[in-house]
Amino acid sequence: MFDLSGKRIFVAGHSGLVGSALCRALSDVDCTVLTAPRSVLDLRDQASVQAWMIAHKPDAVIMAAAHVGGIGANIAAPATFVHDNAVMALNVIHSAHLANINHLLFLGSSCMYPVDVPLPLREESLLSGRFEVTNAPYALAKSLGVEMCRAYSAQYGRRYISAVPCNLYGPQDRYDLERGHVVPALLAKAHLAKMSGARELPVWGSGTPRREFLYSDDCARALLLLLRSYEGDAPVNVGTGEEISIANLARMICEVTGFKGDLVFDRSHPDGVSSKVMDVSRIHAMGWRAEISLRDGLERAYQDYLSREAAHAA
Ligand code: GFB
Repeated sequence: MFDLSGKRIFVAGHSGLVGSALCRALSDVDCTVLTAPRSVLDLRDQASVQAWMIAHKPDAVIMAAAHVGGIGANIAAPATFVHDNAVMALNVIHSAHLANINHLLFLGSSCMYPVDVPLPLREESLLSGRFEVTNAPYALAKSLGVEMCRAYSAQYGRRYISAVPCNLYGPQDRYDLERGHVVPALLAKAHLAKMSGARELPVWGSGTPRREFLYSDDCARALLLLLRSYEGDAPVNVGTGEEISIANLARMICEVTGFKGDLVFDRSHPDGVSSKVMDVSRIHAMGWRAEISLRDGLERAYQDYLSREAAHAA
C-alpha cells in the first residue's frame, strides 16, 4: 500500500480531461499536487523534463499528459500523434527513473487493443495483433509507455504501473467540432443545431459502432486506487464494461441538449473500430466501480460546455 498522504504527486497534464479530474480527486487527499504548465515545461523536451524531475523530485508521477483527439484528429495528424506521445512517454518515464522516483502511473488507452481479439477486451490481449488503422500511431505510442513501465519495473525494481481507460469524457474536454472526441463534438454540434433552429444533426459514420464511455471523475478515482494499491506489472482496464452504439449515444445527447431534429448519418466519415468494450473484472475485483451513469455524466458535461461558452462570450 502506497499512502498518498504527505506525498508530493506530479500530475503531468493537469489541465486536461483526466489531469483536471485527478487534481479534483487529489484535493480530498492530504498531499501536495505538483503541476507544470506547458509554457513552463514542454514534456517533449528531454533536457527540460530531466531537469524538472530532478529539481522537484516528486514522490509519485501520474502521466496524464498526451496529445489526444477524436478519430478525425488522429487521421489528420498521425505523425504528431505518434511523435508527441512517444517522446512524452519516453521523457517522463525515463526522467522519473533518473530522478529516483519509485512510483509512476501511466495512462494507456483502449485503442491499444488489436482489432482481431475476442471481446470483451482482456488485458492479456494487448500487443497480440495489429492496431486499428484510424488510431494506429496513437496506439503505438501509448503501447510504448505501457511497455516502458513494465521494463523499468523489471530492470530497476520501480513500481511503474499503467491503466487502460476506455473512451473518457467530462469537464475540460475539447469541444472541437472536427478534432474532438464524439461526446464533446456531438454535445457542441447538437447545441449549435438547437440554437440555429437546424432540423438535422449530422453524425459521422454509420452510427453502428459501439463505445464504452466513462466520466473523468470516475476514472480519476480508479487511477488513485491503482496508484495506492496495485502491485502487478500488467496494465489494468478502467471502464464500465458496458457499451452503447453511436446512434443511441447521439439520441441521448439530443435529449440532454434539447435538440429536437433528426439524426443524419454521414458515411463519408469513418466508423473506426466496431467495438472495444473491455473486461473490467480486474479493477472491479479491487473494489472500484463507475458511479456516474452515462446519462448523468452527459448532463454534467453539457453544463460544463454551457459554462465555458458563457465564459467565452463574456
Ligand atoms: O470519439 P471518437 O473520435 O473515438 O469517435 P474513437 C467514436 C465514434 O463516433 C466513431 C463517431 O465511430 C465516429 O465516427 N462519431 C459520430 C463522431 N459523430 C462524431 C463526431 O462528431 N466526432 C467524432 N469524433 N466522432 C479515438 C481514437 O477513437 O478514441 C483516439 O482515434 C483515442 O486515438 C480515443 O484512442 C479514445 O473511439 O473512434
